[in-house]
Amino acid sequence: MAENRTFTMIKPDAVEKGHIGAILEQITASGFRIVAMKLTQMTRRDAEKFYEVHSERPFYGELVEFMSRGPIVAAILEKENAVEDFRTLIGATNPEDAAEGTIRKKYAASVGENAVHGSDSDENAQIEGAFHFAGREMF
Ligand code: 3AN
Repeated sequence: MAENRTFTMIKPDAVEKGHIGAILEQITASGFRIVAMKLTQMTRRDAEKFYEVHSERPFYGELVEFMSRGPIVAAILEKENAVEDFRTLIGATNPEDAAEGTIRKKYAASVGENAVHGSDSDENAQIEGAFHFAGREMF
């Protein structure tokens, strides 16, 4: 995947609360092009694999449980400087620390249930996008 792409998920909490439309609107209004997108649900095993890098962290079990409890929107996004600009748009991991107007400030309830995911590097964007999408689903 090109270096101007990132991967995101609208997490189960935000989907449950009906925020899909508002979040996608803010993402596209901020200049990101949708390359791939679907409504899907991760199994426990999917979530364990996706978050394997966090397997030693104390919140890993809770994170896997949360991320597999309901549907998510998975998407690949394109924009110049996509990874960094998207992390600015979503705000800090803990919504209490997130800047005003960021997606997490507006829609996240807590550090665990924080509404959206954004890749933290070009390399992880590529790995995470490929986890959810086949090449023929990217446009
Ligand atoms: P980010 O999503 O901002 O890159 P990471 O990579 O540190 O943050 O954490 C991945 C995910 O793990 C977070 N999005 C959040 O859902 C969960 N998480 C992080 N820290 C905590 C915590 N202290 N307690 C519960 N869940 C957490």
